[in-house]
Amino acid sequence: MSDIRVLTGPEVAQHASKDDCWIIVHGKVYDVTDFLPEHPGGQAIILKYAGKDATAAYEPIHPPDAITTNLPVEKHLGVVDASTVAKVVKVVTEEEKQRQKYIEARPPLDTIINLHDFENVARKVISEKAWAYYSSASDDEITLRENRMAYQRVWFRPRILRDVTNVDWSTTILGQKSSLPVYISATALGKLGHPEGELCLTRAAQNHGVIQMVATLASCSFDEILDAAKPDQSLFLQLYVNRDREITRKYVQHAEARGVKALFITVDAPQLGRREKDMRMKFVGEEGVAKVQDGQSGIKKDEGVARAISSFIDPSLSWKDIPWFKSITKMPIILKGISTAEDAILAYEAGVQGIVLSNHGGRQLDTARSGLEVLVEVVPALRARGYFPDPNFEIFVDGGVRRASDVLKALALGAKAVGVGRPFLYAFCSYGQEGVEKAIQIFRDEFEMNMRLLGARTIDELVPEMVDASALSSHVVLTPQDNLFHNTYQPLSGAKFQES
Ligand code: PPY
Repeated sequence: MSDIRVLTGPEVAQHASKDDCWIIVHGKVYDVTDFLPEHPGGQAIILKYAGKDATAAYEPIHPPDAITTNLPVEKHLGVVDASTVAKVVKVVTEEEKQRQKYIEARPPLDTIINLHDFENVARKVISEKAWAYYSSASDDEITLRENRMAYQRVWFRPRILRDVTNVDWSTTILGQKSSLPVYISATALGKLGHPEGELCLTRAAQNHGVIQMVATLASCSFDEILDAAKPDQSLFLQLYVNRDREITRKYVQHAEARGVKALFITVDAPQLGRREKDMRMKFVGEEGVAKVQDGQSGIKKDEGVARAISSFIDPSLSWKDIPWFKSITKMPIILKGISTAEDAILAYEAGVQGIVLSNHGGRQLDTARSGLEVLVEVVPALRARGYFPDPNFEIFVDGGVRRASDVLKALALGAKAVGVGRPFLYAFCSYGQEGVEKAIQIFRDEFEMNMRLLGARTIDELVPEMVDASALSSHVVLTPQDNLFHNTYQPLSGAKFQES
């Protein structure tokens, strides 16, 4: 005999105030009255669904287990008889109608020929709020744009007549085989842009031998993602360190037990950057925000999705914590978000297994330099101390990568592999798993052509002499603009939407 309480819709509806607030999520009824002040997205959004079914609003932005793990069991009141629950009628806005039209008129996937194309499609087919959250970067977005431009300040010095019939761009990353010198970097809240969220990445990665870095703030729960992966599939974990270290310890050890191969600790986000596009959407109060691992009540209102859910992240994290991480896991530890040679040296001396030269996709400190520029500072500094090359210490770069040629530049300059975040995110927002597979295929085609043209048959043949990075640290454009050419040149355009 089950003693699960079965409630009716009208019963739940009686508890619809600030002092007595029940909600329904996934057919279960929760008493969230005491939790209201703690909700990082503020109370208003929960109160909007007080006494009602909040599933549709909850779903895209919370891992499925967020509510069950955060609310004491005595607040789990029972299940609801679905036939008695009034449907929450969703008003279809003009924006939503337009979006549906764009979804139907998406360019066929076979007309997508580069990674920029996915961004153009995603921008139209996801909600304005999702676009604002994903695309935004901090302050004036100077670093966001610089991430792209830095690659254009590095020029190739190709070698010829090397018999490039066979070229091979596969590699190993932290001891794991990878079909590309690229891994899928962590991006949060995937369900804002696609109903299947990060699972699209997991499934595509598994079909193509690519490594996915799972985000602490993924919309899909960690276990859902791991359950979707094949037993022999390599996954990394991106970690936001919780103020409550017990939560972090359990999370890390659970990941290790489930076979995650490396731990990437984010070290560039003690406080979240102000992403103004996101903040202007005033997301909070309308649709709520993820409740992930929070133990505090520091509520941030009207500050965009990201700021609202960041209160659990520990700003006191310091070099002193590294031995603790080493004591709780045997996974390789990589510090994600290094921006200077000084910190690269400290990381090496702290005994971690790698660093990601990253400015968090331009979302943290604006006018921080690109990872690529930092790379040319870090490699000689480590080399001068005898720390580079070292097979037990790998250097990664992320931010602004859109082409295999970008990756080849970073590898020639000493990176082991490169992280790609938004392009894969936009690929699945636009076309689901198939989009991600296509993005991987585009990389493959580009690697084949570029390695042939560069005269590098394997990743090991990518050497610093193949690039001229002498202009990389110059933050002014020294090339005079070719006006005649510029004014007559027709800019490339993105994939075309079909006529309706
Ligand atoms: C980001 O948005 O840049 C993230 O890394 C995800 C995130 C989201 C919300 C709080 C902190 C980080």
